[in-house]
Amino acid sequence: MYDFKAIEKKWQAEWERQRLFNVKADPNKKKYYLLEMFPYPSGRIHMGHVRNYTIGDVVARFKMMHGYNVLHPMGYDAFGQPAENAAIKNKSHPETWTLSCIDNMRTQLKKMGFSYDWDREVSTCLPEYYRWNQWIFLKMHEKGLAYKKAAIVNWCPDCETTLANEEVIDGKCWRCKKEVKQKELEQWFIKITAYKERLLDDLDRLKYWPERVVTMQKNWLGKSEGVEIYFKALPSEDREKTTGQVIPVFTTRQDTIFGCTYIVLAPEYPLVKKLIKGKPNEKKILEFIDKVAKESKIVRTASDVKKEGIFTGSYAMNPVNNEAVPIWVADYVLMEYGTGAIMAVPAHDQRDFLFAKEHRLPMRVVISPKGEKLSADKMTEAYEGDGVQVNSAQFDGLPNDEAKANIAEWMEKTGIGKRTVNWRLRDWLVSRQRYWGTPIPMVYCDKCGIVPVPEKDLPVVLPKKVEFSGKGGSPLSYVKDFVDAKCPKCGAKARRETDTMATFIDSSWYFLRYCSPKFDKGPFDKDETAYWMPVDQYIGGIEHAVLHLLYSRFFTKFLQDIDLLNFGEPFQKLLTQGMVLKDGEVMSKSRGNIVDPDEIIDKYGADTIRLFILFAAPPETELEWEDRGMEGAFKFLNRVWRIKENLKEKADPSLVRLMHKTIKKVTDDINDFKFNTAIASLMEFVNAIYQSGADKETFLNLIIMLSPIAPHFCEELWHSLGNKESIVKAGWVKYDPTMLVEDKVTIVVQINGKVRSKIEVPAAIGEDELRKIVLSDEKVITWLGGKAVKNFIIVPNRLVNIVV
Ligand code: ANZ
Ligand code: ZN
Repeated sequence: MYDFKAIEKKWQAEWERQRLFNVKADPNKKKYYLLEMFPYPSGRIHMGHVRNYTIGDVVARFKMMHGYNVLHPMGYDAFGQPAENAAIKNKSHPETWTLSCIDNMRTQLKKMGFSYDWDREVSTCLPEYYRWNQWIFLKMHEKGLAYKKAAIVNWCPDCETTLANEEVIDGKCWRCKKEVKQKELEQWFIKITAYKERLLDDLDRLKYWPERVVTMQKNWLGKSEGVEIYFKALPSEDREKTTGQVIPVFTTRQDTIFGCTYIVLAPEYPLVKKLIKGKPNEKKILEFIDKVAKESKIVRTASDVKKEGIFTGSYAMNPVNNEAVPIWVADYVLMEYGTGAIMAVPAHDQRDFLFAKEHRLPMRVVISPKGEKLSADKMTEAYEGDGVQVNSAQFDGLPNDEAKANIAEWMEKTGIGKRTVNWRLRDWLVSRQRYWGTPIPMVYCDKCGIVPVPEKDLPVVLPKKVEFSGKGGSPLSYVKDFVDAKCPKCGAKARRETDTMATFIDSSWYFLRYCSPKFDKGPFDKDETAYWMPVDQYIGGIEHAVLHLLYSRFFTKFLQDIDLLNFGEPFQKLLTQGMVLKDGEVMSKSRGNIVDPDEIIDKYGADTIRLFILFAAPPETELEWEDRGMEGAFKFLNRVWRIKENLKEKADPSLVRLMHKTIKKVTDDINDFKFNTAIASLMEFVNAIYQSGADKETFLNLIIMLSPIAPHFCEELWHSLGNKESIVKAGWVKYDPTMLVEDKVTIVVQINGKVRSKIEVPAAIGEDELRKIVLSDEKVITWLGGKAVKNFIIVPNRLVNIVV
């Protein structure tokens, strides 16, 4: 057994002493920026981190060995609620808690042997970092992109703070998983919507991003082209007496307009109160509105939840056929999307269908599927597919996609409607009613209003002394010294903003800070980012597909616009690694199935975990943790270790041949992130070495190939065979293409001792493969005549004798 404890410790210290992974920008060298998503400093790294960072480390070392100047940094996403909650619970301070967590995790990461440039470490909770959050915020404010407004916002009652739309996942808080409520508050927003077109268009340039992530961002941006159709409110069912009050509805299916049998307003729609004034069930409707307003949007629009609604007593006129249709109010229509009103087509929209069934509203088929006749009263669900127009006046008989264009055009000509584009994306709510975050650099003055803190006064430092009541509200608002401020404009007594920034702001540009982490004249040094950026390869979890990855793209575009960057997309390639499971389930404290990296390092060493993780599954799929697999990885390393004891003068030609094949395979596979198959070929190669014995050169080549995966182990072997410099500097191994051409041999096939056929096969063929080829040879089949094979004798590379 090799002494992994001593070896790993020794090389970690030696690499640090040599500053092997500390890099400088150098225009004469090709650069490679390898980035992994930085961790939240919870105190301990988990297997998800280990997997993420191991994958990254292999790629970083592989690129170093190809002569790239590799930037491979690490830091901590160090602001956020868990620290604050832990501090409240343990009566400690969030800063104390966070900094000690960081110390812990740094020690753990170092024990894994990752090739980070530790001089570039960044912690977002330090004033030297968050000062630039404030600076960027001020720049955004200057450009009108950061603004304050009263709005109905997402509120997590458990975290006692507001949440951005992106942080509400299936109606629940992304962090604590509690149901999110709605609340009216004055909050800070960032106008990410100003960048929606670019955020969408540039997705096409992200050729090396997983398609899944691109699709998720597309859906989140939600560009939707349709028509706004103008209905008119009627005081009664009598269509002669229109009030002139226009109700525009947004639809993407103008081809179904003749099938509209009612319209629906969002409960918050301002006209509703007017429409119901004095009507017999005014009170009931108002109660309904109040109830719905408190519900979460996700529940309201979910297709599997019963839709509730109520008739207003009023009607509207459908402008295409002057029909009076009832106006309803229902929970499934949202105020903030489209116009807040819809035309309902129950025959062709499933939500309308369910609602119409529930409330016995009429239904009319206007799209007829090919070769089938739909009848409204026999339908069990809406028909949402394509077909031919029916019951649609002059458009009857047209395929509906054609009718869509014609109807839109006709509506614009006649003034019935207008083509419009709607987006799902909303402005980004960034203020949080928590302590442990970046103070928003704004001051409120009675005379001057909202006044930004001047750049020269940054950072607005988070005060140390603060009390956590646990009762909600911004803790900073109770810190008198902090709140009391002078108006930067008029000098009068003023009040400082006490909300802090969403931590997703911190992570939206940290990859730029790594390029010049100590720069103090701006968020980053333009020359440094010009050299290092964009990130060549980013690796992290799929859970950030929309949140962090969308915000970072937005920040990059903004920084490009203010001339700090000369590109608009931060991450060239993206890899989203799969989860680490135990017994088929995600590892978690509550399930009690956590495997602690520290324990495993102690038992087997970092190299073994790295090898196991890379071998057990391709990076993008889930990985099932298996103690047996760990054992296997450990055995393999020991097997490689022992080769050294039996080196011979000269390797067999067939082994040399296999070596060249292996070099090609491993190189190609690592390039494609197929670490598991790369390792499988290395294992085969080791098996072959065990059969025929290796010489020193062949063995060194094996070690070079294995070194990005098991770096300490290989460094030790490398040096023990007389090398003086780190294996990282050895350069990657090359193969000789002429060695990849397979040798062929001719095999004579006898049946019962008589020559019956001659077959050409590769020289290195295995017995099973040879048997298959021989038995499927036409001549052999004919001579065998279906008789059972009793014996199959092989004389390697020469002869086969079949006995029947
Ligand atoms: C009539 C219709 C008929 C519709 C049909 C669909 C199918 P996307 O693609 O997401 O933009 N809609 C519009 N505004 C809404 C709101 N504020 N709340 C809830 N639903 C709303 O979806 C556009 C469709 O969503 C619109 O097209 C509208 O329903 C609905 F056979 O209009 B449709
Ligand atoms: Zn003032």
